[in-house]
Amino acid sequence: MPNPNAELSSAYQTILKVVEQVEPRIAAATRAELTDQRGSLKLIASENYASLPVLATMGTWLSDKYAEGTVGHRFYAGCQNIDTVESVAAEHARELFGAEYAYAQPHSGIDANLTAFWAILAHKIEGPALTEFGAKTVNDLSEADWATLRKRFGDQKMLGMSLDAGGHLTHGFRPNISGKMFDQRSYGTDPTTQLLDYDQIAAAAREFKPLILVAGYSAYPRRIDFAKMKEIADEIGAVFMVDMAHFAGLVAGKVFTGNEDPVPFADVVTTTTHKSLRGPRGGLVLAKEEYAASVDRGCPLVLGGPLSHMMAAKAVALAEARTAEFRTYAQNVADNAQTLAEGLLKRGSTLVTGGTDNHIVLLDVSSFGLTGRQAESALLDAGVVTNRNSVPADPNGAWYTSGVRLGTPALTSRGFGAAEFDRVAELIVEVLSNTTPVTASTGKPGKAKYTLADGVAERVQGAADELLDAHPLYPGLEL
Ligand code: DSN
Repeated sequence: MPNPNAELSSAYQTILKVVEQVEPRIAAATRAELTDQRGSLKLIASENYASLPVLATMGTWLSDKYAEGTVGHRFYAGCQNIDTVESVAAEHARELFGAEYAYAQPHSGIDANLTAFWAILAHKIEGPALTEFGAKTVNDLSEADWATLRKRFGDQKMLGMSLDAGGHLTHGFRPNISGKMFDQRSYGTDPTTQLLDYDQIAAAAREFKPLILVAGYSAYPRRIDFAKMKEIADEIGAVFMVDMAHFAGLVAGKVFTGNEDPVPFADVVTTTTHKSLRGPRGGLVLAKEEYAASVDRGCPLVLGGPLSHMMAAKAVALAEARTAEFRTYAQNVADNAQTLAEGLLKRGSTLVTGGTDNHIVLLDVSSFGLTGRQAESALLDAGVVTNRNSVPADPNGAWYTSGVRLGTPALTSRGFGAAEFDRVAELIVEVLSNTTPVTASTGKPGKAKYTLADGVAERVQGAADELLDAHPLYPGLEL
């Protein structure tokens, strides 16, 4: 069978030549980005490399069609093909995750969470209020009823994982609209083990009595027992919502099963499609049937017109995620994270929670005498792309931080296995143990500046190139 990447080579060459004639800087940046991605060790835990069929699906005239509304119920004429696209994406999502209902329109993770929050508010607050006020729809409410309803929306509470312990901004934190919509509290992790403590979560839930209990994270290197979380939610009558954006690929690939699979337990599950799930950038909402009609109101309630080309690409990626190859990939992502963690530990590093059992390794760089900012920059100088991240109770705050978050989804997509990830651990330690903070003008240790010993960046980039050349990105694709 011909290599599909090679077949797409000439298509991409032609596309870029056409783009070049209109705006050469964009064609150049697109080419340069491929070179950069091919030439660096991408360890950002939330990034991946979508397949060329997924990327190609994004670049079509499906983008040109407005289709506000839902399948079969659009506010524009001529949406028959978009109905097909959205139905296929939702069908794959339902079947892949075993969900009762799926909504493929959210443009991002934030959009998916906003859709979910409003669906829960509509179902739990607006619906009962309509009955109470003797109204059939919101259009029947009087101004006084509206004033009462608005106050009820504004009085709701959310309990989610603290940012400091690895939670996400959209789970009720002030810089995000969720922190302005909800009265929010958070649960953290045990100060000694740095692991979730379900007794502490239950105690916080009993005391605070939130409308929504949220589980999910963007920087916690461990699995969650969703059966226990559901028990806590049920005890206090809360809606249980899970944001699985980070680990959706591990759920899809059946690495997380039983109590570690959120879909059977949660009322509403949200995700992005571009992280471990390896699809296009975008979001999804899965829900129990009870919430379906409310989630369907996402557009135009909080979402602009659906991006039909992106829903098409989600459908292609979800079809890929239903294959045996994807299951192997997902298992490799988790196995490689173990190897990376062990490789760092045996070379004297400190890891938050002492290890990992998902796709994330959170390296505490204070043992190297560095801030996260210094470590992130020094690693980048050597071709290792990571992002700085707070560790629990971080003395350096959310900007400089004391940690670096590492993830295995992207390099696993390139075919890296245990030997390669052990070598990656060695290279990371080589960079960090040769990085020295520069003392600030105040005489205190600086938080941003650093020096990397002579020759280290070149040596590590050379070693990285050997690994990368042996596992090419989009082999056969030549621009
Ligand atoms: N930006 C994503 C991440 O890096 O985890 C979360 O939104």
